[in-house]
Amino acid sequence: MSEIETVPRRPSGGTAPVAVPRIDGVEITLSRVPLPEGPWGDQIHRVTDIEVTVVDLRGDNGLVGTGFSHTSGMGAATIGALAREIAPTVVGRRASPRGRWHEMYKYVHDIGGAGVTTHAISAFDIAVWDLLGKSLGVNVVDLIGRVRDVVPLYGSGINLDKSVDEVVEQVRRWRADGYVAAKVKVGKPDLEEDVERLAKIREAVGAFPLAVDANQGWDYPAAVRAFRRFEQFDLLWIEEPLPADDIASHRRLATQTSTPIAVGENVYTAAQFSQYFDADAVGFVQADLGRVGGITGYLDIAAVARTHNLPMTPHFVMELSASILAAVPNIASAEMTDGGTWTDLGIIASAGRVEHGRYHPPTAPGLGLELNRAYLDAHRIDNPTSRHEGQDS
Ligand code: SMN
Ligand code: MG
Repeated sequence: MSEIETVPRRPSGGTAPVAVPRIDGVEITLSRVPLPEGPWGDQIHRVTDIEVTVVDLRGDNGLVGTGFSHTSGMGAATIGALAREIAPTVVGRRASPRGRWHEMYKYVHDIGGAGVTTHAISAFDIAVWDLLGKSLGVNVVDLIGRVRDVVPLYGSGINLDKSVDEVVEQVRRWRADGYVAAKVKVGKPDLEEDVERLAKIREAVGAFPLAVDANQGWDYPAAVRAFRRFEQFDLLWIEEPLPADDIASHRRLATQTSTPIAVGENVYTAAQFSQYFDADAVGFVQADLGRVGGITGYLDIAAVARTHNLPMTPHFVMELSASILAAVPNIASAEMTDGGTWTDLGIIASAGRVEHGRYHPPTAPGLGLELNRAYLDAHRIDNPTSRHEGQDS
């Protein structure tokens, strides 16, 4: 008799019941949702709509897990097309996030290890986690391993087009509402205008932690100059000073300043973030769950960041990002995009709650998020629906 056969069996005489469902149906829908308060302007974008690629995965237990990716107004059709190619590869497979992630990544890798591919994987991965949590009756934060119940938020304004008085009011309001920090846009054509605006904000809010976002808009000499001129404001971070793929210039910039650099909303993989960390070129890690391969991709990045003692400050989609931070040890805060949370945009109907600048994630099984399906349907950009059904489920 081999050793393994001598191990006592469970009273039931078998192994524990398998509660992890197999995926037997995939539905992919695309919507383009207008920004209710008008276009968002930063140094390089003028965004009028947020596109959402929604993936619904039906388990063979009848439950449905939902995930999504997003873009700032363009690209969803491409992501959706790739999602339609991925869909048949997950049908019949277990709702096991790590396994599905690596299979999907291997499948799409030939057409690019990062970018559109990781956007599409995000929507599937988030849906797999949601389906697994719902199937086990456990919230995803507890499934990963809860670290905290409440997550600090910072107020973030897409406000380069707003007057300085409006921005001052916004930052004052966030401070009064209990947010832990504020972020405002910079990148006026004349740097001295940015300096004047920041001086007024600093004067109005004293030592309140203040970050700025340049959205990759400067070239290297402009960034060096801006960092030098902003040194007086003791900023929490300067975000995306340069195009995100130029790690070497971020490294050179980092050697010339005491202000931390933040990057991540345009960086897509643990391998790319690793290069930033090894170069000592980033202080705050702003990976976006809808772009980096979802929760699984995000947790990998957070783990690598932890080995460099760097805090996670995820980009956008507060309702998902702030929830997942409840399961991440190394965090600073999550982004509350003022007027641009997915609840504000009408994309999410039910999530956790914001109280005194803190996010209280939902505790329901799965992610605990409800999309506003009627609203998304009213803004559909794909027709007809793309459905992929299992053959023998
Ligand atoms: C931003 C960019 C794109 C969508 C939402 C927000 C911005 C930020 O750069 O960091 O908040
Ligand atoms: Mg940004």
